[in-house]
Amino acid sequence: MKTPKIDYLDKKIDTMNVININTAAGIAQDKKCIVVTGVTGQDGSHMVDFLLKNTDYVVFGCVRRLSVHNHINISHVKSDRFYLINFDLTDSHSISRVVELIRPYYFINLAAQSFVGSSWDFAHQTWETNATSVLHILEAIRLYHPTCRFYQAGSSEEFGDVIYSPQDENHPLRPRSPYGASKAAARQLVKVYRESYGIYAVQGWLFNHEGTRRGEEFVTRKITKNVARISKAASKGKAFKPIYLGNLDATRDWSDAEDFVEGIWLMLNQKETMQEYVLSSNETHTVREFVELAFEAAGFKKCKWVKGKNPEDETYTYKGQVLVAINPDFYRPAEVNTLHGDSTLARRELKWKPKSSFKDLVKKMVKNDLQIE
Ligand code: NDP
Ligand code: GDR
Repeated sequence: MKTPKIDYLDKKIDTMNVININTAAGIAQDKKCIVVTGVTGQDGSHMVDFLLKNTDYVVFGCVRRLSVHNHINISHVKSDRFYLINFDLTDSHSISRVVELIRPYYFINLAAQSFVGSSWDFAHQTWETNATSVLHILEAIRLYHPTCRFYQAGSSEEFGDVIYSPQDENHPLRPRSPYGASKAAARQLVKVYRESYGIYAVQGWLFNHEGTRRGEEFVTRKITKNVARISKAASKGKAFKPIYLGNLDATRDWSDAEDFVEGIWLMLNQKETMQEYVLSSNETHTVREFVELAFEAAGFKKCKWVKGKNPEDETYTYKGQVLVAINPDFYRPAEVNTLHGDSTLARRELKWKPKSSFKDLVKKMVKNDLQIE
């Protein structure tokens, strides 16, 4: 399709408003561009910050239409190299038009139905959003712009029911949730398109990464938001409700999301290979440990775990008050009990490593939520 001629330079564009794809095509005509999906989310918003700071590309951030704007994670961005465009992973036409009309140097796909817990409730939608859409993106790249470099957000959830620890790039894919299965399928598609057509397409196996822009239903942010709520109530001598959690003994390899976007960029810019890498902290901690550190960071001393008659009666208490209790509704139909990454390869070949420690991460998130509360 011929790119429509639009005198975009005469228009003043508010970059926080979504622009029409034809206007975007006009802007992209004589510029080096990158498309990033999922920019309203955690990783996408950090990726936008990273690209605007470290490259001179024009960045098109993809957002889906919602009745109420959810642009908080990108509301700080002030740049004439950043534009928002309409895009939906479940609409193959919107995917094709973005690739065909913008012809980006890089297509960084960070959008997804990213919550494992909901993937049992919305298994079909999870599959469409996380797997089928990747096929559409790869096809669009193959047909319209085969030199575009593609990154797919893979996950440690693909390893699932792990058979050895720590998990590296050779660990088999053994997903335990519709989410994990969708990401494993996407990974296979990326591999097939790379090997069949020579497209520069890679996925990273990213272990959990968190931060102040993390969605509030993920366990880390749920804990730090609620620690802030309880801290505020306790400081005024008011009563408070506990935090209700599920499996406290699951272990995760948690890092700071800000450290991971650089790793993704390095994966996209390999000189000779198209290697796929694990990114991880190489440490693993229980949900329980996260709870303890988060309350400690808010100044709660000498808290105790108190066992009950049944495992779900266990509580975490402070001066006799219950801070944390179990709600079995948060148990998953099938749990990934342990995740522990081994990112030796990325550290050696990409010269990447996370800067923040687990303790720094918990403190940063609690501090941020105490300020917001
Ligand atoms: P978030 O949940 O914070 O962000 C997901 C983004 O995807 C949001 O911007 C969301 O938009 C967008 N999105 C969802 N559905 C659609 C759709 N149909 N069309 C267009 N956009 C859509 O996730 P993260 O930033 O944490 O994760 C980024 C990626 O990395 C995801 O693919 C996730 O699965 C993967 N990943 C994340 C890890 C982590 O620990 N954070 C670890 C491993 C992999 P909206 O705001 O409108 O909902
Ligand atoms: P995860 O993250 O499933 O690892 O997926 P989440 O924070 O949801 O769960 C981590 C672990 O905590 C346990 N847990 C609870 N989880 C939630 N959400 N709420 C609770 O109340 C609760 N109590 C205990 C869970 O059972 C689980 O074991 C994240 C997402 O970012 C994915 O997109 C990404 O692919 C993976 O990390 C790697």
